[in-house]
Amino acid sequence: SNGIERPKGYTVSFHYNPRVEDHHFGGKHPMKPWRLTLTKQLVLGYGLQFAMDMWQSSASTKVDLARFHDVGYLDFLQRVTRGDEKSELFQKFQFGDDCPIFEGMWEYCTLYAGASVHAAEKLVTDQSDIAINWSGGLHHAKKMQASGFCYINDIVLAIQDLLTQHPRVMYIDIDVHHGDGVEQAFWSTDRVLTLSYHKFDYQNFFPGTGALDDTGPADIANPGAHYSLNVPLRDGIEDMQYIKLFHSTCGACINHYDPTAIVLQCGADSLGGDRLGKFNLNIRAHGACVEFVKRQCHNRKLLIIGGGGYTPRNVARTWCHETSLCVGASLRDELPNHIPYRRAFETPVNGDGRLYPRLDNLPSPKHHVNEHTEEYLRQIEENIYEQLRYIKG
Ligand code: ZLM
Ligand code: CA
Ligand code: ZN
Repeated sequence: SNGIERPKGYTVSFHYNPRVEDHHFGGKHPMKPWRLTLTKQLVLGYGLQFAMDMWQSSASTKVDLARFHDVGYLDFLQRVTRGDEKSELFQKFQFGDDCPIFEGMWEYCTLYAGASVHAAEKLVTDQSDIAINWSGGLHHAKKMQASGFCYINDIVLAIQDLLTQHPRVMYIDIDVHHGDGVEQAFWSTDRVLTLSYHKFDYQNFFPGTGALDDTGPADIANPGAHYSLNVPLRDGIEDMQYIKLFHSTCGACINHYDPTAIVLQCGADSLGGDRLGKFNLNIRAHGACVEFVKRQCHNRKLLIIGGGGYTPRNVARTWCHETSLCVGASLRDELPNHIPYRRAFETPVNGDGRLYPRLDNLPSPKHHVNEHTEEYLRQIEENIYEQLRYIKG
Protein backbone atom coordinates (compact mmCIF):
# COMPACT_ATOMS: atom_id res chain seq x y z
CA SER A 1 0.00 0.00 0.00
CA ASN A 2 2.82 2.48 -0.77
CA GLY A 3 3.59 2.83 2.93
CA ILE A 4 0.28 4.68 3.42
CA GLU A 5 -1.50 3.52 6.59
CA ARG A 6 -4.73 4.33 8.33
CA PRO A 7 -4.31 7.06 10.92
CA LYS A 8 -4.22 5.91 14.54
CA GLY A 9 -7.02 7.00 16.83
CA TYR A 10 -9.34 8.62 14.31
CA THR A 11 -11.22 7.86 11.07
CA VAL A 12 -11.11 9.80 7.82
CA SER A 13 -13.80 9.28 5.16
CA PHE A 14 -13.70 10.34 1.52
CA HIS A 15 -17.01 11.02 -0.22
CA TYR A 16 -17.26 11.02 -3.94
CA ASN A 17 -19.30 10.07 -6.98
CA PRO A 18 -17.36 9.75 -10.25
CA ARG A 19 -20.42 10.82 -12.30
CA VAL A 20 -19.96 14.38 -11.05
CA GLU A 21 -16.73 14.89 -12.99
CA ASP A 22 -18.17 14.31 -16.48
CA HIS A 23 -20.24 17.49 -16.56
CA HIS A 24 -19.28 20.56 -18.59
CA PHE A 25 -20.34 24.13 -17.95
CA GLY A 26 -19.63 24.73 -21.65
CA GLY A 27 -16.94 26.29 -23.83
CA LYS A 28 -14.49 28.47 -21.98
CA HIS A 29 -16.25 28.49 -18.62
CA PRO A 30 -13.60 28.51 -15.86
CA MET A 31 -15.34 25.88 -13.68
CA LYS A 32 -14.15 22.46 -14.80
CA PRO A 33 -15.56 19.46 -12.91
CA TRP A 34 -12.81 17.49 -14.67
CA ARG A 35 -10.36 18.84 -12.05
CA LEU A 36 -11.98 16.27 -9.75
CA THR A 37 -10.79 13.46 -12.04
CA LEU A 38 -7.24 14.79 -11.76
CA THR A 39 -7.56 15.10 -7.97
CA LYS A 40 -8.82 11.53 -7.65
CA GLN A 41 -6.00 10.22 -9.88
CA LEU A 42 -3.39 11.78 -7.61
CA VAL A 43 -5.11 10.57 -4.43
CA LEU A 44 -5.24 7.01 -5.81
CA GLY A 45 -1.76 7.28 -7.35
CA TYR A 46 -0.27 8.00 -3.93
CA GLY A 47 -2.31 5.21 -2.32
CA LEU A 48 -4.25 7.47 0.05
CA GLN A 49 -7.36 5.31 -0.39
CA PHE A 50 -5.73 2.78 1.95
CA ALA A 51 -5.85 5.29 4.78
CA MET A 52 -9.52 6.29 4.50
CA ASP A 53 -13.06 4.92 4.28
CA MET A 54 -13.94 5.46 0.62
CA TRP A 55 -17.65 6.07 0.01
CA GLN A 56 -19.49 6.37 -3.26
CA SER A 57 -22.19 8.81 -2.26
CA SER A 58 -25.57 9.01 -3.94
CA ALA A 59 -27.45 12.03 -5.25
CA SER A 60 -29.44 14.23 -2.89
CA THR A 61 -33.19 14.06 -3.30
CA LYS A 62 -35.28 17.13 -3.94
CA VAL A 63 -36.70 16.76 -0.43
CA ASP A 64 -33.13 16.98 0.97
CA LEU A 65 -32.39 20.10 -1.05
CA ALA A 66 -35.68 21.73 -0.02
CA ARG A 67 -34.39 21.92 3.56
CA PHE A 68 -32.65 25.09 2.34
CA HIS A 69 -33.76 25.84 -1.21
CA ASP A 70 -37.06 27.17 -2.53
CA VAL A 71 -39.14 24.44 -4.20
CA GLY A 72 -39.98 26.66 -7.20
CA TYR A 73 -36.26 27.24 -7.71
CA LEU A 74 -35.55 23.49 -7.46
CA ASP A 75 -38.35 22.70 -9.96
CA PHE A 76 -36.76 25.11 -12.43
CA LEU A 77 -33.25 23.74 -11.84
CA GLN A 78 -34.51 20.20 -12.43
CA ARG A 79 -36.57 20.85 -15.54
CA VAL A 80 -34.88 23.68 -17.42
CA THR A 81 -33.05 22.84 -20.64
CA ARG A 82 -30.86 24.81 -23.01
CA GLY A 83 -33.08 27.00 -25.09
CA ASP A 84 -34.91 28.29 -22.00
CA GLU A 85 -32.42 31.16 -21.66
CA LYS A 86 -35.08 33.68 -22.65
CA SER A 87 -37.55 32.56 -19.97
CA GLU A 88 -38.70 34.80 -17.13
CA LEU A 89 -37.58 32.30 -14.50
CA PHE A 90 -34.08 32.19 -16.02
CA GLN A 91 -33.83 35.90 -15.16
CA LYS A 92 -35.58 35.58 -11.81
CA PHE A 93 -33.24 32.87 -10.55
CA GLN A 94 -30.17 34.75 -11.84
CA PHE A 95 -28.89 32.24 -14.35
CA GLY A 96 -26.52 33.66 -16.98
CA ASP A 97 -22.88 33.46 -18.11
CA ASP A 98 -21.60 32.64 -14.61
CA CYS A 99 -24.35 30.09 -14.01
CA PRO A 100 -25.28 28.70 -17.42
CA ILE A 101 -27.79 25.98 -18.11
CA PHE A 102 -25.94 22.84 -19.18
CA GLU A 103 -26.90 19.27 -19.87
CA GLY A 104 -27.00 17.12 -16.75
CA MET A 105 -27.00 20.21 -14.50
CA TRP A 106 -29.53 18.71 -12.08
CA GLU A 107 -27.53 15.49 -11.77
CA TYR A 108 -24.32 17.46 -11.25
CA CYS A 109 -25.93 19.54 -8.46
CA THR A 110 -27.58 16.63 -6.66
CA LEU A 111 -24.33 14.63 -6.78
CA TYR A 112 -22.07 17.26 -5.24
CA ALA A 113 -24.71 18.09 -2.64
CA GLY A 114 -25.28 14.40 -1.93
CA ALA A 115 -21.60 13.91 -1.15
CA SER A 116 -21.56 16.78 1.39
CA VAL A 117 -24.75 15.58 3.06
CA HIS A 118 -23.37 12.03 3.23
CA ALA A 119 -20.10 13.33 4.68
CA ALA A 120 -21.97 15.31 7.36
CA GLU A 121 -24.06 12.22 8.17
CA LYS A 122 -20.89 10.16 8.82
CA LEU A 123 -19.71 12.83 11.27
CA VAL A 124 -23.08 13.13 13.01
CA THR A 125 -23.35 9.36 13.49
CA ASP A 126 -19.76 9.25 14.78
CA GLN A 127 -18.63 6.86 12.03
CA SER A 128 -16.05 9.39 10.93
CA ASP A 129 -13.95 12.14 12.54
CA ILE A 130 -12.79 13.93 9.38
CA ALA A 131 -14.99 13.69 6.27
CA ILE A 132 -13.84 14.98 2.87
CA ASN A 133 -15.87 16.01 -0.22
CA TRP A 134 -13.75 17.77 -2.84
CA SER A 135 -16.74 18.13 -5.20
CA GLY A 136 -18.61 20.38 -2.76
CA GLY A 137 -17.97 23.81 -1.27
CA LEU A 138 -20.25 25.82 -3.57
CA HIS A 139 -20.62 28.71 -1.18
CA HIS A 140 -22.39 31.38 -3.30
CA ALA A 141 -25.72 29.61 -3.95
CA LYS A 142 -28.74 31.24 -2.27
CA LYS A 143 -32.16 29.91 -1.24
CA MET A 144 -33.65 30.84 -4.61
CA GLN A 145 -30.78 32.15 -6.67
CA ALA A 146 -27.85 30.70 -8.58
CA SER A 147 -24.66 32.71 -8.14
CA GLY A 148 -20.97 32.53 -9.01
CA PHE A 149 -20.89 29.03 -10.59
CA CYS A 150 -22.99 27.68 -7.65
CA TYR A 151 -26.56 26.36 -7.93
CA ILE A 152 -27.09 24.35 -4.76
CA ASN A 153 -25.48 25.32 -1.46
CA ASP A 154 -24.20 21.96 -0.26
CA ILE A 155 -22.43 23.66 2.66
CA VAL A 156 -25.64 25.04 4.14
CA LEU A 157 -27.26 21.59 3.88
CA ALA A 158 -24.28 19.93 5.58
CA ILE A 159 -24.21 22.52 8.38
CA GLN A 160 -27.95 22.03 8.94
CA ASP A 161 -27.22 18.33 9.46
CA LEU A 162 -24.37 19.06 11.88
CA LEU A 163 -26.66 21.40 13.84
CA THR A 164 -28.94 18.47 14.70
CA GLN A 165 -26.17 17.17 17.03
CA HIS A 166 -23.83 20.09 17.55
CA PRO A 167 -24.66 23.22 19.55
CA ARG A 168 -22.07 25.37 17.72
CA VAL A 169 -20.64 24.91 14.21
CA MET A 170 -17.84 27.06 12.86
CA TYR A 171 -17.51 27.64 9.12
CA ILE A 172 -14.10 28.65 7.75
CA ASP A 173 -13.64 29.62 4.09
CA ILE A 174 -10.21 30.03 2.43
CA ASP A 175 -11.53 30.31 -1.15
CA VAL A 176 -10.33 33.60 -2.69
CA HIS A 177 -13.99 34.68 -2.94
CA HIS A 178 -16.25 35.72 -0.07
CA GLY A 179 -18.43 32.88 1.29
CA ASP A 180 -21.56 35.02 1.01
CA GLY A 181 -24.20 32.29 0.58
CA VAL A 182 -23.23 30.46 3.77
CA GLU A 183 -22.86 33.72 5.70
CA GLN A 184 -26.31 34.87 4.63
CA ALA A 185 -28.01 31.53 5.35
CA PHE A 186 -26.88 31.67 8.99
CA TRP A 187 -27.08 35.43 9.46
CA SER A 188 -29.66 35.20 12.20
CA THR A 189 -28.29 32.44 14.37
CA ASP A 190 -25.54 32.42 16.96
CA ARG A 191 -25.14 28.65 16.49
CA VAL A 192 -22.99 29.12 13.38
CA LEU A 193 -19.92 31.37 13.29
CA THR A 194 -18.74 32.09 9.74
CA LEU A 195 -15.21 33.27 8.97
CA SER A 196 -14.18 33.98 5.36
CA TYR A 197 -10.77 35.03 4.03
CA HIS A 198 -11.01 36.57 0.56
CA LYS A 199 -9.90 39.22 -1.83
CA PHE A 200 -12.16 42.20 -1.28
CA ASP A 201 -12.55 45.02 -3.76
CA TYR A 202 -16.07 46.39 -3.72
CA GLN A 203 -17.46 46.47 -7.32
CA ASN A 204 -14.24 45.12 -8.82
CA PHE A 205 -14.06 41.61 -7.40
CA PHE A 206 -16.90 39.12 -7.06
CA PRO A 207 -19.18 39.11 -5.07
CA GLY A 208 -18.28 42.49 -3.54
CA THR A 209 -19.44 41.66 0.00
CA GLY A 210 -17.36 40.66 3.03
CA ALA A 211 -15.81 43.92 4.21
CA LEU A 212 -14.17 43.91 7.65
CA ASP A 213 -17.20 45.49 9.29
CA ASP A 214 -19.78 43.21 7.59
CA THR A 215 -20.51 41.17 10.70
CA GLY A 216 -24.17 40.40 10.14
CA PRO A 217 -27.25 42.62 10.61
CA ALA A 218 -26.50 44.53 13.82
CA ASP A 219 -30.02 44.31 15.16
CA ILE A 220 -30.44 43.94 18.91
CA ALA A 221 -33.21 41.40 18.28
CA ASN A 222 -30.94 39.29 16.07
CA PRO A 223 -28.99 36.64 17.98
CA GLY A 224 -26.80 36.18 14.88
CA ALA A 225 -25.55 39.77 14.86
CA HIS A 226 -21.72 39.71 15.03
CA TYR A 227 -21.52 36.00 14.14
CA SER A 228 -20.20 36.62 10.61
CA LEU A 229 -16.51 37.47 10.49
CA ASN A 230 -14.65 38.60 7.39
CA VAL A 231 -11.00 39.01 6.52
CA PRO A 232 -10.84 41.22 3.41
CA LEU A 233 -7.50 41.05 1.60
CA ARG A 234 -5.83 42.78 -1.35
CA ASP A 235 -3.83 41.33 -4.25
CA GLY A 236 -0.73 39.21 -3.95
CA ILE A 237 -0.70 38.01 -0.33
CA GLU A 238 2.24 35.67 0.31
CA ASP A 239 2.70 32.43 2.23
CA MET A 240 4.11 33.67 5.54
CA GLN A 241 1.71 36.60 5.81
CA TYR A 242 -1.33 34.43 5.11
CA ILE A 243 -0.28 31.64 7.49
CA LYS A 244 0.47 34.09 10.29
CA LEU A 245 -2.83 35.89 9.80
CA PHE A 246 -4.75 32.61 9.58
CA HIS A 247 -3.16 31.20 12.73
CA SER A 248 -3.80 34.30 14.81
CA THR A 249 -7.34 35.11 13.66
CA CYS A 250 -8.73 31.62 13.07
CA GLY A 251 -7.02 30.34 16.22
CA ALA A 252 -8.57 33.12 18.31
CA CYS A 253 -12.03 32.41 16.86
CA ILE A 254 -11.87 28.66 17.53
CA ASN A 255 -10.61 29.22 21.08
CA HIS A 256 -13.24 31.81 21.83
CA TYR A 257 -16.31 30.28 20.14
CA ASP A 258 -15.34 26.68 21.02
CA PRO A 259 -17.34 24.94 18.27
CA THR A 260 -17.97 21.19 18.48
CA ALA A 261 -17.83 20.83 14.67
CA ILE A 262 -15.89 22.75 12.02
CA VAL A 263 -16.55 22.99 8.29
CA LEU A 264 -13.52 24.08 6.25
CA GLN A 265 -14.08 25.22 2.67
CA CYS A 266 -10.74 24.80 0.85
CA GLY A 267 -11.28 26.71 -2.42
CA ALA A 268 -8.00 26.37 -4.34
CA ASP A 269 -8.39 29.65 -6.23
CA SER A 270 -6.37 31.32 -3.46
CA LEU A 271 -3.24 29.69 -4.95
CA GLY A 272 -0.69 31.57 -7.01
CA GLY A 273 -1.20 31.01 -10.73
CA ASP A 274 -4.96 30.53 -10.45
CA ARG A 275 -6.90 31.67 -13.52
CA LEU A 276 -9.30 33.82 -11.44
CA GLY A 277 -7.50 34.34 -8.12
CA LYS A 278 -5.24 37.20 -7.09
CA PHE A 279 -3.11 35.69 -4.33
CA ASN A 280 0.42 34.21 -4.47
CA LEU A 281 0.01 31.22 -2.14
CA ASN A 282 1.92 27.98 -2.57
CA ILE A 283 0.38 24.55 -2.04
CA ARG A 284 2.04 24.03 1.35
CA ALA A 285 0.81 27.39 2.65
CA HIS A 286 -2.78 26.57 1.63
CA GLY A 287 -2.29 23.17 3.28
CA ALA A 288 -0.93 24.79 6.44
CA CYS A 289 -4.42 26.18 7.04
CA VAL A 290 -5.92 22.69 6.80
CA GLU A 291 -3.21 21.30 9.10
CA PHE A 292 -3.82 24.09 11.60
CA VAL A 293 -7.58 23.47 11.72
CA LYS A 294 -7.03 19.71 11.95
CA ARG A 295 -4.77 20.25 14.97
CA GLN A 296 -7.65 22.10 16.70
CA CYS A 297 -9.98 19.16 16.08
CA HIS A 298 -8.90 16.44 18.53
CA ASN A 299 -12.30 16.65 20.19
CA ARG A 300 -14.21 18.13 17.27
CA LYS A 301 -15.71 16.82 14.04
CA LEU A 302 -14.22 18.23 10.83
CA LEU A 303 -15.86 18.46 7.41
CA ILE A 304 -13.44 19.31 4.58
CA ILE A 305 -14.92 20.52 1.29
CA GLY A 306 -13.62 21.92 -2.01
CA GLY A 307 -14.82 25.09 -3.74
CA GLY A 308 -13.17 27.26 -6.40
CA GLY A 309 -9.92 26.50 -8.18
CA TYR A 310 -9.41 27.26 -11.86
CA THR A 311 -5.99 25.90 -12.76
CA PRO A 312 -6.95 22.20 -12.61
CA ARG A 313 -3.47 20.66 -12.19
CA ASN A 314 -2.82 22.83 -9.12
CA VAL A 315 -6.28 22.21 -7.68
CA ALA A 316 -5.54 18.48 -7.92
CA ARG A 317 -2.10 18.89 -6.31
CA THR A 318 -3.49 20.94 -3.45
CA TRP A 319 -6.47 18.72 -2.63
CA CYS A 320 -4.30 15.59 -2.86
CA HIS A 321 -1.80 17.21 -0.47
CA GLU A 322 -4.62 18.20 1.89
CA THR A 323 -6.06 14.67 1.79
CA SER A 324 -2.62 13.45 2.90
CA LEU A 325 -2.60 15.96 5.76
CA CYS A 326 -5.98 14.66 6.92
CA VAL A 327 -4.65 11.10 7.19
CA GLY A 328 -1.26 12.22 8.51
CA ALA A 329 0.81 10.90 5.58
CA SER A 330 3.64 12.70 3.87
CA LEU A 331 3.97 12.43 0.10
CA ARG A 332 7.05 12.52 -2.07
CA ASP A 333 7.47 15.46 -4.41
CA GLU A 334 7.97 13.18 -7.43
CA LEU A 335 4.49 12.38 -8.79
CA PRO A 336 3.52 8.70 -9.13
CA ASN A 337 4.63 7.32 -12.49
CA HIS A 338 1.54 5.59 -13.69
CA ILE A 339 -1.27 8.08 -13.20
CA PRO A 340 -3.58 8.43 -16.21
CA TYR A 341 -3.19 12.17 -16.78
CA ARG A 342 0.50 12.49 -15.90
CA ARG A 343 1.09 14.72 -18.95
CA ALA A 344 -1.09 17.46 -17.41
CA PHE A 345 1.59 17.81 -14.70
CA GLU A 346 4.76 17.17 -16.68
CA THR A 347 6.05 20.07 -18.74
CA PRO A 348 8.17 22.72 -16.98
CA VAL A 349 5.29 25.22 -17.14
CA ASN A 350 2.90 22.57 -15.75
CA GLY A 351 5.14 21.91 -12.75
CA ASP A 352 7.75 19.39 -13.97
CA GLY A 353 6.09 16.20 -12.75
CA ARG A 354 6.26 17.38 -9.16
CA LEU A 355 3.59 17.60 -6.47
CA TYR A 356 4.93 20.81 -4.96
CA PRO A 357 6.20 23.15 -7.70
CA ARG A 358 6.50 26.81 -6.74
CA LEU A 359 3.34 28.66 -7.80
CA ASP A 360 4.10 32.13 -6.49
CA ASN A 361 6.44 33.35 -9.22
CA LEU A 362 4.84 31.86 -12.31
CA PRO A 363 4.75 34.01 -15.44
CA SER A 364 1.31 32.59 -16.32
CA PRO A 365 -1.46 33.45 -15.66
CA LYS A 366 0.43 36.19 -13.80
CA HIS A 367 2.33 37.16 -10.71
CA HIS A 368 0.40 39.51 -8.42
CA VAL A 369 2.16 42.43 -6.76
CA ASN A 370 1.79 42.10 -2.99
CA GLU A 371 -0.35 44.96 -1.71
CA HIS A 372 -0.29 43.98 1.98
CA THR A 373 1.70 46.02 4.48
CA GLU A 374 2.37 44.67 7.97
CA GLU A 375 0.27 47.54 9.31
CA TYR A 376 -2.74 46.50 7.20
CA LEU A 377 -2.54 42.91 8.44
CA ARG A 378 -2.07 44.02 12.06
CA GLN A 379 -5.24 46.12 11.83
CA ILE A 380 -7.23 43.16 10.56
CA GLU A 381 -6.00 41.05 13.49
CA GLU A 382 -6.93 43.72 16.00
CA ASN A 383 -10.32 44.21 14.43
CA ILE A 384 -11.12 40.48 14.60
CA TYR A 385 -10.06 40.33 18.28
CA GLU A 386 -12.30 43.34 18.93
CA GLN A 387 -15.27 41.66 17.22
CA LEU A 388 -14.83 38.50 19.29
CA ARG A 389 -15.85 40.51 22.35
CA TYR A 390 -19.43 40.54 21.01
CA ILE A 391 -19.49 36.75 20.64
CA LYS A 392 -20.52 34.48 23.51
CA GLY A 393 -17.70 32.15 24.50
N1 ZLM B 1 -19.54 37.80 -16.18
N2 ZLM B 1 -17.17 32.06 -19.79
C1 ZLM B 1 -16.35 32.16 -8.07
C2 ZLM B 1 -17.37 32.83 -8.96
C3 ZLM B 1 -16.84 34.07 -9.64
C4 ZLM B 1 -19.64 38.76 -12.41
C5 ZLM B 1 -18.38 39.25 -14.53
C6 ZLM B 1 -19.51 36.49 -16.85
C7 ZLM B 1 -15.84 34.92 -14.17
C8 ZLM B 1 -15.86 34.37 -15.51
C9 ZLM B 1 -18.20 32.48 -17.68
C10 ZLM B 1 -17.26 31.45 -21.10
C11 ZLM B 1 -16.11 30.33 -6.31
C12 ZLM B 1 -18.40 38.09 -11.83
C13 ZLM B 1 -18.31 37.95 -15.33
C14 ZLM B 1 -18.54 36.39 -18.00
C15 ZLM B 1 -20.83 39.17 -14.58
C16 ZLM B 1 -16.50 35.63 -12.24
C17 ZLM B 1 -18.23 31.95 -18.94
C18 ZLM B 1 -14.79 33.99 -17.62
C19 ZLM B 1 -15.94 33.30 -18.08
O1 ZLM B 1 -15.07 32.80 -20.19
C20 ZLM B 1 -16.02 32.71 -19.42
C21 ZLM B 1 -18.30 32.16 -21.95
C22 ZLM B 1 -17.04 33.17 -17.22
C23 ZLM B 1 -17.00 33.73 -15.94
C24 ZLM B 1 -14.77 34.51 -16.35
N3 ZLM B 1 -16.92 35.13 -13.42
C25 ZLM B 1 -14.73 35.32 -13.44
N4 ZLM B 1 -15.19 35.76 -12.25
C26 ZLM B 1 -17.37 36.00 -11.10
C27 ZLM B 1 -17.91 34.77 -10.38
C28 ZLM B 1 -16.90 30.87 -7.51
O2 ZLM B 1 -14.78 30.07 -6.66
O3 ZLM B 1 -16.06 31.24 -5.24
C29 ZLM B 1 -16.76 29.06 -5.74
C30 ZLM B 1 -16.89 27.94 -6.69
N5 ZLM B 1 -18.50 36.77 -11.60
O4 ZLM B 1 -17.38 38.71 -11.60
C31 ZLM B 1 -19.63 39.28 -13.69
C32 ZLM B 1 -19.74 40.17 -12.55
C33 ZLM B 1 -20.76 37.86 -15.40
CA1 CA C 1 -13.22 32.91 1.24
ZN1 ZN D 1 -13.67 31.21 -5.45
